[in-house]
Amino acid sequence: MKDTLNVGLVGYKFMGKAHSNAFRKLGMFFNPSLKVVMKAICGRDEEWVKQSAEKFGWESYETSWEKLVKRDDIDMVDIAAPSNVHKEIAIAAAEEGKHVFCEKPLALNLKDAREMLEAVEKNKVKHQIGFNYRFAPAVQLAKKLIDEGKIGKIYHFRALYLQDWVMDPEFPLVWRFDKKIAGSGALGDLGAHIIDLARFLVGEFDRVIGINKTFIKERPIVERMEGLSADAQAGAPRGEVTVDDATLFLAEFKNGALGSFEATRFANGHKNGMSFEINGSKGSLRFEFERMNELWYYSSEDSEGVQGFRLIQVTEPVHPYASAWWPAGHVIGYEHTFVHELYEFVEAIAHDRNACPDFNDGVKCSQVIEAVELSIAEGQWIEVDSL
Ligand code: SOE
Repeated sequence: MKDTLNVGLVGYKFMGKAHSNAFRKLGMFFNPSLKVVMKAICGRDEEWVKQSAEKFGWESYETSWEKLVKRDDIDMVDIAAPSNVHKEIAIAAAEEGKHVFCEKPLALNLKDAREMLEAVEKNKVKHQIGFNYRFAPAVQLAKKLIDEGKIGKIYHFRALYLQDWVMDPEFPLVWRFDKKIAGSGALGDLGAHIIDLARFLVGEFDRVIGINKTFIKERPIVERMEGLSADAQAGAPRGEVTVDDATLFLAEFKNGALGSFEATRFANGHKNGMSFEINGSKGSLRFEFERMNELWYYSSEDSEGVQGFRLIQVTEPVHPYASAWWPAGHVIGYEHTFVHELYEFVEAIAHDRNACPDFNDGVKCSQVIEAVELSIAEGQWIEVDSL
């Protein structure tokens, strides 16, 4: 049996860098069952992809993903490119027998997401979607406490995903404002994460109803984009924003719990403010991503007089993933969530088991997104399973 896994990565910008960093760290901090080889990185701009290959540590580069997925020396294709190319690459890679990891949201819409799922299942390759926040140790601990019944029956899930990086009306029309490339705006980009966390921690959605808004309807045409920053020339012509700047929605889960969700790029002062609180019959849990090494836990079973939210520093060797890193109290950050998710994917491939979260989870998330969009269009509650 092969003891290596040769990876081909599509994308060299924000996510491409996050994934490259994760592949480099994997072997250093974890003991993956397969040795990960960073075979090739792919991107359209030859100069840029060549530089990225050297800087991030890839053995080679390609400027055509069609070529990358056909290479005999590639076992797994990792898609960290904008959402409009996910489907084509994932299906082609699966047809070539490659395992596929794909960034969120899985596709531009539910129909495409389902086609992607069908392709990976038909070709019997492993598949995983990049819901990286599941892999924060504190989120994994929250899941463990919920599964152990520590907070009892869940009544409420309350989640926010707040950013402010596009608030300036002069911020250019980057691809994330284009429905044809991004699928949707705040809902698909930010909402997808909290929808996934809700499914992970609480359960399946029953019905949803939402509202949304595009506050700035036209923006200057972009000249250059890197990471989340971009420039446009002074006086540049303007183009239309075709996605939501903010989406808020209410939900009822199949287990009877109620949820409220807010995904916005117009929350001034909030940079990556993802947070949630869960209230159950025996206690509550609270998490804020920008303090990702902490989890707040309230137990109504604590003795009278000492009850109160307690702060757990999720850095002890007993905590999920923590022992792979540093001694207790030596905190970890955003990039570590990518190491954890890719480690799990490598293990799923090595041990021939289903990865988690996989394309099924991607489809379920797209189903909720589309149900929210439909509820907004029709101004009424939508049963998620009707889609
Ligand atoms: C930009 O809004 C972004 O990078 C998202 O695309 C990511 O999924 C999220 O984790 C951080 O913000």
